[in-house]
Amino acid sequence: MKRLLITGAAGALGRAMRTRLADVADILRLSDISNLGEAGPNEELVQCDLGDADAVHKLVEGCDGIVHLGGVSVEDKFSKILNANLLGLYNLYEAARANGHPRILFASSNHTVGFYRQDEKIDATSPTRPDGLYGVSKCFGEQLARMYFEKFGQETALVRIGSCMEKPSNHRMLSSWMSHADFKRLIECTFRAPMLGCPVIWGISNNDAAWWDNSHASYLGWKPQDNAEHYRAEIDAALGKPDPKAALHVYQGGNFVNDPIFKES
Ligand code: NAI
Ligand code: 15L
Repeated sequence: MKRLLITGAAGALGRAMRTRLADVADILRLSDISNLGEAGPNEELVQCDLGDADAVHKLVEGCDGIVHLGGVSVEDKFSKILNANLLGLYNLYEAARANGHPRILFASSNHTVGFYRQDEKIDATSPTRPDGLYGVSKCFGEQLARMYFEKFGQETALVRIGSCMEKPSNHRMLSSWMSHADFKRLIECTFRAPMLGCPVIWGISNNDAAWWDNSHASYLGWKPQDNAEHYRAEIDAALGKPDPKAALHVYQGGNFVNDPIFKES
């Protein structure tokens, strides 16, 4: 691929993917509302607000693929979520429509289904059960992407990321964790697949304790290789036995189910 756009490149996952994805495209165009530091070799840096339609149109020009990580990534005031995750996503899809429909990987979230209990196993056909306004914004994103697919053929991988970080840090993440290496592998498969469509993909490693079934997406050839189980003894030793009544251990979305609706101002 010639030019891959990564939005949210100054964030936690953006920083982790910036170096890992250097070999996936000739040029990485990195964007964020926050400072992106110095451009490395084969990097283009663009600081802009996803809520600014003109800026997003220019951002997408000349890109062959988009990894969309930018936006509000936890529960927050609705006005912030509205700008970054709803308006921002609309701006991105309109920009993609005007620029030849580059394939998109949309960083959706497990908080689209956060109110399922941890003793339930679900798949991509299970109804959404968002656990807050943040989760609702990701449901909006998935539906927006679906509409652009049906109407215009825009392909998107709707990746419901569990917990993508260096290593799992609590018992919930023994189910929800995805390693950075497995995420990189998923990004590669997304852009290499001859046909993508618009599938929901559960963004998790090959965890023994997984709640989510990815068998419908096997055509992508993604084979996650890490397994959170490897960290169970370390987590047991650090945290002791999990409290079976705590939201963190009852709901798939963990503590997000207890977040309030944050007041504006
Ligand atoms: P993060 O909060 O560290 O990074 C998000 C980036 O988006 C930040 O650098 C922020 O400055 C940028 N951003 C926010 N509003 C913006 C706007 N209006 N215009 C332009 N840029 C804006 O989040 P993280 O952990 O890197 O996650 C990346 C994406 O993956 C997010 O969309 C998040 O919802 C999603 N995700 C991440 C998970 C994880 O485990 N890290 C789990 C589930 C979903
Ligand atoms: C998310 O959607 C968040 O962006 C991330 O910060 C984590 O909290 C993750 O979900 C999670 O549920 O562990």
